[in-house]
Amino acid sequence: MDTSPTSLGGVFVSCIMNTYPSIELVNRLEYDNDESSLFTTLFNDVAWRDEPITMFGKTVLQPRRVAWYGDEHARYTYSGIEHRPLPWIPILQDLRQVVETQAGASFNSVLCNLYRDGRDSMGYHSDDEPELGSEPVIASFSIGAERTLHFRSRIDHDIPTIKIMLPSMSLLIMRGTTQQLWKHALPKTTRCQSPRINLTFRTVTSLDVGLDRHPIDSKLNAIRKA
Ligand SMILES: O=C(O)CCC(=O)C(=O)O
Repeated sequence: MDTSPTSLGGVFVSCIMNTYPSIELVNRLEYDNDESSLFTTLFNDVAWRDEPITMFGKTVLQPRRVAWYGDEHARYTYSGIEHRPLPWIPILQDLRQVVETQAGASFNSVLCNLYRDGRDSMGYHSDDEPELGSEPVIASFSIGAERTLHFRSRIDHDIPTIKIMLPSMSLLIMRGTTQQLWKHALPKTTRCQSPRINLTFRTVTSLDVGLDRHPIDSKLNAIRKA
């Protein structure tokens, strides 16, 4: 049975016997720019693109728009293709600094997701690509429509789904074994008719990823399920 939506505002939820993921929700990130101009700048300045995915021999578009920015060396490889990040733009650089201060960690890349409305989504996955390291710190900034992120245990399927509402300007920080022990998803919803932008700041730590191993396997699976 699922729990009802929970807000963890400002509370650190530690990983107690794997019953909770190691996550922290900062309800409102301190940022100089006002919220609506920040949203407009991200909406207009990020090079959003529709990314296709082939499933069962059929090519469809992912149910959201995406962009990948980062330091020149923050590359990842899948399906034998090396993906290079776009160079940082000023607004993402600014946000990176604020997010790094809040998270107490440094990041060399950011995956940007634009959910146009409640029909856009992300299926269950873990951010467990090898180049992120075994216990990555991932800081996920949300602006725009409020959506609910679901966490499901990868180990104990009797643990109820944890649902966390992500308000505009919130920062969710995932640490420790969260990616090893939990999957997360942003389900579709009929209740949301406006856009939301999500930026997940990450650090790519290892570049020698084998071509036969898909480092974004879990994300592709998520896309397939979305
Ligand atoms: O949009 C969100 O809050 C989730 C994004 C996410 O799970 C990801 O980029 O891996």
